Amino acid sequence: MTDSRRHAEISGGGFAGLTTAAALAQMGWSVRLHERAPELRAEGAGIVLWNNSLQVLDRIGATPDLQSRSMTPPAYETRMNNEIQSQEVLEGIRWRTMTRPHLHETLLTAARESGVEIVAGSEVVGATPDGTITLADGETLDADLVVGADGVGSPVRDSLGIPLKRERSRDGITRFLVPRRKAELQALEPDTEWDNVIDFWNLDPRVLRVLYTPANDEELYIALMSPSADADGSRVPIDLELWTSVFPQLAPVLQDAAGIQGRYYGYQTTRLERWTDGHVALIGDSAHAMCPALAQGAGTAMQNAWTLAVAATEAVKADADLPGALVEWERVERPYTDLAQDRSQWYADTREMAKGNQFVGESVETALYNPTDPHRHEVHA
Ligand code: FAD
Ligand code: 5PR
Repeated sequence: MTDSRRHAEISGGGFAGLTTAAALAQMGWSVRLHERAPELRAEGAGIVLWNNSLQVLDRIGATPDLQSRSMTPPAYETRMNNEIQSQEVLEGIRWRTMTRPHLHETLLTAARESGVEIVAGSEVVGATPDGTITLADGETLDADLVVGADGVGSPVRDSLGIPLKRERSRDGITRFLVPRRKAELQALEPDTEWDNVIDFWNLDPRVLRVLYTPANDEELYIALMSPSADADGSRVPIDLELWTSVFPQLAPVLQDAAGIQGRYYGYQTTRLERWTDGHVALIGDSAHAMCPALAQGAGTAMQNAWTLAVAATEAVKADADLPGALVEWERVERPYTDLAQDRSQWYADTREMAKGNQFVGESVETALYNPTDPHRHEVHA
């Protein structure tokens, strides 16, 4: 093997692309990341991360940055018609809530500090299995490893023609970041612990749900769920009168949400026949978009980013066949993602989360996974 550094070209600067970029660069690769948008920013509101991705953040040195503006709420509370079903303290489970812009900024800093070359306003239109990507301006670039981290509409994936199955669920959600307004909420409902995540479900007579997630001392993430068939429930900007009539105790924060345009996302699941083709690997939503029920879309993206970087680096060090190493990577890592995907889709389709006590057994297996433990496959075999 020569001393020259191996080179990776990455399409997409979301959570998956930035994590892969930082990890590969730290493992000695030269890395260029292309982001189609004119600048690198996170779309969307809040996010929950669990042990699987928090372990990866530890390893890429991003944890101190992340901790500064994120929190672990005292409990995950579930209510049905405002009756408490469960308050899960999640003892022994590592989890954290934050805003998406904060997570994105943290990963961007880690990637930059690791020496990743980041090119904004650079659109990738396709890739080939022998390790090239083509940009919208017609330029073709060679790499030892190409990573398609370009989201659910991935042009890298589509250019390879990998068969994909897409399933849509009947519900969807509109997400907002608003000020906490804790004192106002406390005045309306003094007995409530407003630092908890509170999953407010209403199924009867109408399916309307608010997932209330404090992201830090100042910012609150709220997600408003309704079936896509419910025109008023899924309208943006939100129908303030409808939502406050069902969730009067949330009036102050619903009012803020009503001042934001918002976008309704229908839940969907995409499954690929395979995640790799020659020197190209797909990660994150390009490989496995999932329903958000278990909050594992970004988590699995980051876990796969780390394990991909390790697998590719080990193959290079051993002078082994990289495409073969990628196939093996998918074989050993994919089951944890498939599990999270299947469980999330089942929860989305059945709305069983409304019963509470949800973070047990198989539903937390992926969250508890440690992708950075070299012995992990012995433990789980
Ligand atoms: P993306 O975030 O889509 O990033 C793809 C990037 O590629 C974008 O920056 C895009 O501009 C860029 N790009 C696209 N095309 C090109 C191109 N041609 N050339 C160059 N760049 C391109 N996950 C969790 O872990 N926890 C949660 O709490 C959670 N909540 C969610 C709630 C909702 C309602 C939804 C819909 C998802 C949620 N997820 C959650 C899932 C999570 O948001 C996604 O799984 C995650 O953001 C996927 O990251 P990604 O980097 O793969 O894709
Ligand atoms: N959990 C989280 C979330 O953001 C959503 C869901 C569950 C953290 C929605 O965005 O079930 O819809 C869900």
